[in-house]
Amino acid sequence: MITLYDMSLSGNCHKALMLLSFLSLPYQLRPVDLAGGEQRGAEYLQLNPFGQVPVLDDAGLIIRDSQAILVYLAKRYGGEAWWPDDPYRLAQIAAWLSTAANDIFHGPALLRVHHKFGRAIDTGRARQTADKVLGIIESHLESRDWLVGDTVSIADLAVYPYLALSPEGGIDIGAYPNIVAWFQRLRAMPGYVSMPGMWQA
Ligand SMILES: N[C@@H](CCC(=O)N[C@@H](CS)C(=O)NCC(=O)O)C(=O)O
Repeated sequence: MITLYDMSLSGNCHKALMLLSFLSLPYQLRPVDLAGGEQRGAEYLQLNPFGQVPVLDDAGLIIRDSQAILVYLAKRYGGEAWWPDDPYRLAQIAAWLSTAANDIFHGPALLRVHHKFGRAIDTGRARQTADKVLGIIESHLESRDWLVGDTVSIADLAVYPYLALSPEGGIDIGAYPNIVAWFQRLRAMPGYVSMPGMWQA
């Protein structure tokens, strides 16, 4: 059985939830009490020494980090559709996973944490990072339906949640029509699941 250590307001957890759902995999959720500090307790640190969600437990195999969980599920259960064989395509997917963990985390995701949860951040810097990455993705999607190739991939799932949640960080995502059209394509897929706070048309 697959268990996802989860927090309902986490965009990182949402990446894993979307792929579990698209793949129709049975799973159970194990909510982690982040507000109460459960992630810093000895028991949880055994699962993830970084003290963060999500963590996936697949019959005793423990995987931390949302990008790593996407890679694992895609390769283990997704077949060629979710884990292509082509090295160039895989490299392009890896580049977007890196963008999700770096630019998107330091831009839209941090702005949301600041506005929604009150964390002190360098807002000017986060805003600059957000504007830059949103501009790059908007241009990238000018001539494409998906981030890599002509079908959905885990690149889309890694990038999507914190862009769809970015209005909670004070970003006017409606100013990026190609990104909004890409939201709609992803949302039209069978098995799509949403989460609280996501941009609504
Ligand atoms: N790179 C990690 C980041 C995970 C992360 O930042 N998780 C947040 C919730 S979205 C968390 O667990 N925060 C708890 C804390 O830092 O105490 C991933 O992609 O999974």
